[in-house]
Amino acid sequence: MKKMRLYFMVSLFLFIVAVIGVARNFRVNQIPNGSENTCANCHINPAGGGARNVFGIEVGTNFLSSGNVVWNINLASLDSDGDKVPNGVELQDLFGTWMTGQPNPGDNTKVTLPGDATSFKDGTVSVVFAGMTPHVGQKLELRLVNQSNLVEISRSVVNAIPAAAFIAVLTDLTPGSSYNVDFYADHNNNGQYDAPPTDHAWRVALNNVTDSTAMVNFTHNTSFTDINWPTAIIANPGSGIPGEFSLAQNYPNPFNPITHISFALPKNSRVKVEVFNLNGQRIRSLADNEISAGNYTVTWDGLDQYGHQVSSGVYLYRLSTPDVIQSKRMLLVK
Ligand SMILES: [Ca+2]
Ligand SMILES: [Ca+2]
Ligand SMILES: [Ca+2]
Repeated sequence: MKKMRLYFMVSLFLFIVAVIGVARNFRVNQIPNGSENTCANCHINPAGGGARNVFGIEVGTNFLSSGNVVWNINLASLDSDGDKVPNGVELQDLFGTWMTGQPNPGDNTKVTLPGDATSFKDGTVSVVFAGMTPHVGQKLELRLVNQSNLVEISRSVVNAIPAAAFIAVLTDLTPGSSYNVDFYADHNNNGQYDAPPTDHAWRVALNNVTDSTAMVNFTHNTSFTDINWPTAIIANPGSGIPGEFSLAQNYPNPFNPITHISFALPKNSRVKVEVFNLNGQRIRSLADNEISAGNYTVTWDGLDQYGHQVSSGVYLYRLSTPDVIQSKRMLLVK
């Protein structure tokens, strides 16, 4: 009887030590930017010690080792609180590589709570990549493009893909539209997009977006899309509504291999931007969309509509709307 009581007491003691040990080690300094929100990352009570929130439960269930938090890309890739923003984006460590004792990663003004579904940054599109081994070390560029008018909303660059699994982020998503998330790995490492199979490009559609955040899980595949990348129309930020239609001189000019063409729309218009040779043959359509009033830029990569490089020489580019037609000359020099 005495023996049993002793056994019970020892067991209870060990249990208490274990619980205190786990709680004590379950520290904010073991997750990136953990100090930004103190224990509110993991506990319902920001002071900690009480019930855990969904992120805290996730960590406690699957990401503890000897009572210490195992912060890695697997935990970073999960969206514990279901707000369509992965933990790694909420805590500003996209690659899940931060380690205890290192300076806090990312932009601490963007840190949100991974255990609170009402805490997130509006407009975030998180792309969680897996299986990207063939592209490790290569540049990855992503663009968020409005499907209805092909206007580019935002872009993001990963200078070197760090590992098979990582996260990239695009911004400025708004509910009520459909978007394409276009991205390519610079497979031949020349700093620009070359149509597949030279570079590898993918498109993921976000149809009828209703939330102010979106999350895309992308596993590497060999389904490449020739997305005519450089011809997306880019809205020039902060330039207001122009007073009249105008078509600017391309820049640079002369050019090789790419040039930019800017135009201004004082009102919502159906817009075509096309490139012709001096025989009047159409070489390439750069835009053919309904676009809202504003200032925009398209880029021509010197390719014809079949993806072939055109020869040196003078080309015409033309802006057409129901109200105006304007054209200018440009010179491609090789
Ligand atoms: Ca989340
Ligand atoms: Ca959150
Ligand atoms: Ca390339």
